[in-house]
Amino acid sequence: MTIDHKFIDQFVNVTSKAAIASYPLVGKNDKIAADKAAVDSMRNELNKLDIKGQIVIGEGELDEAPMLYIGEKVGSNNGPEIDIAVDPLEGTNFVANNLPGALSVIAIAEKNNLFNAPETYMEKISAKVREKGVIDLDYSIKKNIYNLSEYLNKKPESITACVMNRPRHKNIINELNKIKVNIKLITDGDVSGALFVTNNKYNVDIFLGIGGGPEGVLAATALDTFKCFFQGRFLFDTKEDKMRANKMGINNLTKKYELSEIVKGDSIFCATGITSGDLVSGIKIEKKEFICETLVTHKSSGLTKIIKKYINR
Ligand code: VTB
Repeated sequence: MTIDHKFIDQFVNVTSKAAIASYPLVGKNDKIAADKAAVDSMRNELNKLDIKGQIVIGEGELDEAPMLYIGEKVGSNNGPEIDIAVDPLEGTNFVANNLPGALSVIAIAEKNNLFNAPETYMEKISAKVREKGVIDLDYSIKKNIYNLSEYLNKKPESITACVMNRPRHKNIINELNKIKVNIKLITDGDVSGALFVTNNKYNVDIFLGIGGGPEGVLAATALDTFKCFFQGRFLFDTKEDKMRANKMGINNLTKKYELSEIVKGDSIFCATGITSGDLVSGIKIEKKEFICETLVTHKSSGLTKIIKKYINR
């Protein structure tokens, strides 16, 4: 089964509207209001679609998120059964502080084909490699870089690795420095980070590090269509995290997930820019219209494209 092409435009519309909704909050130093605006809009738009949708990755569980919580049903209930992962505002700091790279993101797959990810951290790795065994979460940094360097036919010192700037990545950064790899340090936004490997124009060969689990699943969906490599391992630190994981049916808490276990079958991924970043431009206003740029992937048709949409103000 595949997801009908007609849904591409509908989901581009969903993330575009959410991006427009949070746009007035750019630079207003209010992460919560910016997130709420995107969430409210996204939910409203999803409910207009002819789908039997269920949120599998959202704003948290029912007790902590009134909207777009994990398990929430969305859509008119007439149409295909689909799993939906949302990050209505990826990069709340970016919007709050008017910094580049804020996105509104959604990923969909047919029912039971998208991993139901708890809100914990995930160790992640991505690169433009399809074969297994070149890079791996279980290899040392050195082995990953040396293997990749051979695979890409590039010297290790010509490799660029994207890493989020966090104290928890001190060891990764030290190891990369030792072998003189170029590092692209990002402050937030590891959905973009993981996707920088998809195209040479971003000049990133490998993405490494620990970020949000939901963001990992979202990025994996796009990476699948781009035929890139991704692995993720959830990190369950607290007792609550472990209990929640068990409740979601995850029994092996240290399992390394391959991309094919995170997303199966057909999928659509949409990421609309709120503030301009490397992947897409942010919202622009021209006369009576908002101009929205969305990075879109659709697995079954092999579509990977930036779509511009004009929406009346
Ligand atoms: C990442 C990143 C997000 O949070 O998931 C990160 O994609 C998680 O790490 O954009 P920290 O808790 O250390 O911030 C963000 O940076 C912000 O939601």
